[in-house]
Amino acid sequence: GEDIGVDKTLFKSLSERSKHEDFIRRAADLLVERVVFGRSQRTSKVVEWAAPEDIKKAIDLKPREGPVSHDVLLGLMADVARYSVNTAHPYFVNQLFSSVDPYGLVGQWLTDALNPSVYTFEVAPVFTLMEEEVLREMRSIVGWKDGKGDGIFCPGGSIANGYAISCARFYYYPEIKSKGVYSVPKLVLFTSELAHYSTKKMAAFMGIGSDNCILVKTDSAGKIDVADLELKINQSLDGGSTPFLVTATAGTTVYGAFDPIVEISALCKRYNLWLHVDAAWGGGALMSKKHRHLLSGIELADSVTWNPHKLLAAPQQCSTFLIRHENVLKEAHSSNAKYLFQKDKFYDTSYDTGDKHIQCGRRADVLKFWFMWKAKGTEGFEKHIDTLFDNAKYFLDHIRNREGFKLVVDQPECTNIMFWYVPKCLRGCENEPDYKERLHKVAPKIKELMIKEGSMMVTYQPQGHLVNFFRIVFQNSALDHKDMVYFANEFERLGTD
Ligand code: ABU
Repeated sequence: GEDIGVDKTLFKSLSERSKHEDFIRRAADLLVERVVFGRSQRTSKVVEWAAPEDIKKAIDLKPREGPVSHDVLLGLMADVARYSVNTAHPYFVNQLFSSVDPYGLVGQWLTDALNPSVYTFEVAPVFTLMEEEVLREMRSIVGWKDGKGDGIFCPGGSIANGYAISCARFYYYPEIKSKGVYSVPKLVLFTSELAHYSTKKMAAFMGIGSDNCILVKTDSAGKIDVADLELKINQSLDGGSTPFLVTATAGTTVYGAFDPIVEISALCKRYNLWLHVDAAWGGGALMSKKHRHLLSGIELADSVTWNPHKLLAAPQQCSTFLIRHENVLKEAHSSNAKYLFQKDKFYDTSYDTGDKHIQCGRRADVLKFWFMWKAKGTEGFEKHIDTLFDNAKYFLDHIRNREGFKLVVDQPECTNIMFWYVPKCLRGCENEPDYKERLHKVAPKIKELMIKEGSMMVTYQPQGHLVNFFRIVFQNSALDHKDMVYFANEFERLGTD
């Protein structure tokens, strides 16, 4: 008969489409059933421990010459999930992120399905506007009038802290952009000895030098010692260096301590220094009327790092850098690439916001957070934060009086609680010469047991002269007081001599 070439093509594309559609539907089912909900019950394991050799044997990791079937791909998905840590599990309390927010997850899926790159309005119209709205609201929550200033979503808090160094340096020495480090005096910056390591790392990366990131003493609660900060500023000046930046921390990584921002700001004003607040961890507390006092004075900062993927439990990765000064980000970083940021486009090119970033291609990390915000409202975030602090206090009070637990910081300020678990065999041995050495070995041993059983996941670390202690982190508001008792019971069970 008749030539039905056009129809044949149509049939072919329909059958291709239904093949892919079928695969996507089966994969989505698997994600929902096996990854999201199937593994986040309290009765399931936090982690299916396997040694590297076991994982290599269990999953065919090597890329192959030929394709595999959809069934094999679905099997691979299941294997990847099986051997991955179940960070959505209520007992994953190991890191400063955890849990799965259904709206955040769907926002993340939508982002990936749309696959945008947020540099121009042309290719990311909605995301460009969405970023502006969300960042303005965050600045307003920080306390900057009408949300004025600027900001970006960027890949992680470390990079955000690096942006602070770059913006501060450019603000005082705009010639740095074209002439480089040769054109400026020997610059030094300050942060506390308990601040996140990224400030030192970024000082090295940016040619300032890690030795010129001067670490300031902290008190017993982990807060920066403002007198020592002033002493070190003066020592630097006397030594011929030029201080330009102080990074205060609102929620330190291990202790969760909040530096006294008002006092630090007064010093910054006196010595004409940029004040950056690294609120990557503690920033979420700004959403709570009850707890935002912890960041008192944050509105005095020149810039702020705030990671919604931490206390606010947005999916990884969602980090922001907020700045009070309107044009510094753009002036410090723009390069006006003609192939992307043409000024003669037919629309208002001020919406092509990508040039203020040091990245070019960039994920739309805003969407998942915006979607969560829409789903719960600011009041939902407030409830979430208040629940976290309530759980943390319950856990703290519970272990304070429970035999075998010894607090590292008596009154932690954030939702991370630090403690030693002292097994029965070590109790009463505090004055023996090898006590510290033996206690140091307890946390790694308990950690090994919990991972191998998959019953919970809690991190540990030494700090200064202190031997290994646990840091349990609460940022999953699906947990309740019963879970707090579970954790304590679990330490006791695993720590049986
Ligand atoms: N900024 C990285 C935090 C690492 C942690 O979860 O402890």
